[in-house]
Amino acid sequence: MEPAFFISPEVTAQRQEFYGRLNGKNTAPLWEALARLVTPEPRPACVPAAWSYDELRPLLMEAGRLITAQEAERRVLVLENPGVRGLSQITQSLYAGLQLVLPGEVTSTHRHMASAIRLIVEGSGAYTAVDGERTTMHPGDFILTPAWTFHDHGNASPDPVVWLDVLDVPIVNLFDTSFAEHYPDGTQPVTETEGASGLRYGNNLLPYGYENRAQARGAASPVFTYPYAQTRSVLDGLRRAGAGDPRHGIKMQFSNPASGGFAMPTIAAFVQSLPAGFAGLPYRSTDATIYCALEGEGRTQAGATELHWKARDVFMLPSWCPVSHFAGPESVLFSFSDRPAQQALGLWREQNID
Ligand code: GTQ
Repeated sequence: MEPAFFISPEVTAQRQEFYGRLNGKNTAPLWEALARLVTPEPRPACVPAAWSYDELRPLLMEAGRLITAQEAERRVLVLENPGVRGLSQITQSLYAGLQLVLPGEVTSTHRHMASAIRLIVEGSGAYTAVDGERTTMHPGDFILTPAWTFHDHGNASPDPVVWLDVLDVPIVNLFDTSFAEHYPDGTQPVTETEGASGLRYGNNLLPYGYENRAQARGAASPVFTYPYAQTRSVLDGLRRAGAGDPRHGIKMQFSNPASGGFAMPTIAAFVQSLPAGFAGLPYRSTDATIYCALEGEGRTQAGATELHWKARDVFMLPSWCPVSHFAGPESVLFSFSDRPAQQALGLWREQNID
């Protein structure tokens, strides 16, 4: 533990008596709280942690037998950081969970102020619908549900479909800005051709005059789905073109093509390819990061903690925790953090440790 930057003064009997009277008036002496409030470095309550898909999948399927998606509203196992159990947080600012939709199920349509991203982990052929457009899910697809958009999910495929949800619920609740409501008539109608948003925004083209419209200034990307087939072919091509970064391998960030910024205003998404035998140099940044392995197997040194992972596992590193990745076979990691929010507020820092 780092020494406190601000030292708490001695508590004499006279001071203690005074603090008691302050307490009675809903006040407190700053000099008793300062060392805890203003730290020389981040002191995350969250700890490095990993969730094994092999361990969670049977529990998720058991949840599938215990409760319907309808009754649950969303059938999700929340991934709770061991350092902050009970708060439904995987990091200080983000919520994550694994959602299951069984064959034949549909969920109700709702919307909320929290923004959501989905990363498909298992199964193909389910859909999510956002503002009247459906997209069919495949493993590795990265799908956006921007704040206050009506959304629902369904699975017409013969197999269970599981995805990782990441929402900015703790940020919305930090500001006390939570609103939520159901779609008035149960399930929203399909009003858009599947693939339309991909055609409009996902191919280095934008609808004529798009930059003049209000949505262009909205922070969420208009791209609905970033299909894994596309992501994977970029990584493959770049892998053939060169070795990548000694810390990050070949690492890309998902962008909003209308702004060049991150895909979501509060949630950054990244994908990185680590070549077989990759031994990454250490790095740290102030954005606590949630990883989901899509392919391969390896381990990540998270400060003093070693996290082992393989395809479909989720793990996380708290703010400012040194991270170095080691891959066995060639591996692909997706990751998510609140970096856009930190950067917008001028808070973000990073450091190459070696
Ligand atoms: O799919 O709408 O994991 O509203 C948590 C809250 C998923 C969703 C979650 C939600 C959803």
